[in-house]
Amino acid sequence: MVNRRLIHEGKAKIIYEGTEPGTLIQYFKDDATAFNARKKATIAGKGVLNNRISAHLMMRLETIGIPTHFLKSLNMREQLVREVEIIPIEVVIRNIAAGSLCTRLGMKEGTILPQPLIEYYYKKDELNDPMISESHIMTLGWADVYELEEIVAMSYRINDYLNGMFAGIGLKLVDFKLEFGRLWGEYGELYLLLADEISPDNCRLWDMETNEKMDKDRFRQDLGGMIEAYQQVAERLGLIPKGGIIEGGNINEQVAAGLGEIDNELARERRLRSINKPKPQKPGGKG
Ligand code: AIR
Ligand code: ASP
Repeated sequence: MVNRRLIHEGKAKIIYEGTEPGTLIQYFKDDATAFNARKKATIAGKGVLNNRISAHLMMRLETIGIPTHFLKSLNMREQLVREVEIIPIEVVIRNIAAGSLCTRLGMKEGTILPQPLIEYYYKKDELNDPMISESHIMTLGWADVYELEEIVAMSYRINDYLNGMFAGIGLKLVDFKLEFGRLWGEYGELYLLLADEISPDNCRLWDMETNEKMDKDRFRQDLGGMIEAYQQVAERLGLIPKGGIIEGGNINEQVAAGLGEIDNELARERRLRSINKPKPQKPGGKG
């Protein structure tokens, strides 16, 4: 691997400088963490599966007009993405009660919500990603009213699309987390893009028939079989061959390396929709 500049190392990914200006490389690690990294493990193959699942889902979202940062997969663990200014907000959409919603409000896990619930968390590990309201976001300047409106509209649209898509492969989309980023155009106009990743690390997916958990809760709750569940998701999406890419706890490098590339052609041709906000004098620096 060539010597390239490391930009940021997170819990599940490493960000390197990209191959061209305005791009970054996302490297998907095999590390699994939960409860703000108080629980850790290395799960062979997780990075390969999440890289592929996220690439595919972002590409599918592009087909309905959601602009994403994803450009193309580079190899089994890495993808090229557009460099954006990450908005320090985690947007969570819930369709069925689970996780912190149940702990916080005493709801029964599995309760179907009468409408999708949207929540925001401030992306700050030192503070354990506290839950915040729209008023916090605007008052503290993390996003303005126009950006927030766009984020909410995109999030519901993504939820509707992914719900249907997962239903088609026998999975319920219980909840998931999104992150968005700002991209400034050549005239200083602003675009919002879906960023980060969408994978079983940040979605809850239950089997339609059995309600079996097919996501990171297998790790959080010590249910075992995490990598098998992730493989099952990738397999149902048609992203890996039947039988998977893991053999006896190790990744079958040959099969993994032979997986086709995912190229987001739409991301190059797509006409972004500007939200007409001029670039501030001093970009960045927020959050
Ligand atoms: N999430 C939130 N922060 C990090 C992640 N991965 C995702 C979880 C879950 C949803 O957001 O994976 O799908 C809601 O999480 P919770 O813990 O608030 O119930
Ligand atoms: N990824 C976060 C953490 O490490 C939260 C979670 O997914 O539970 O700790």
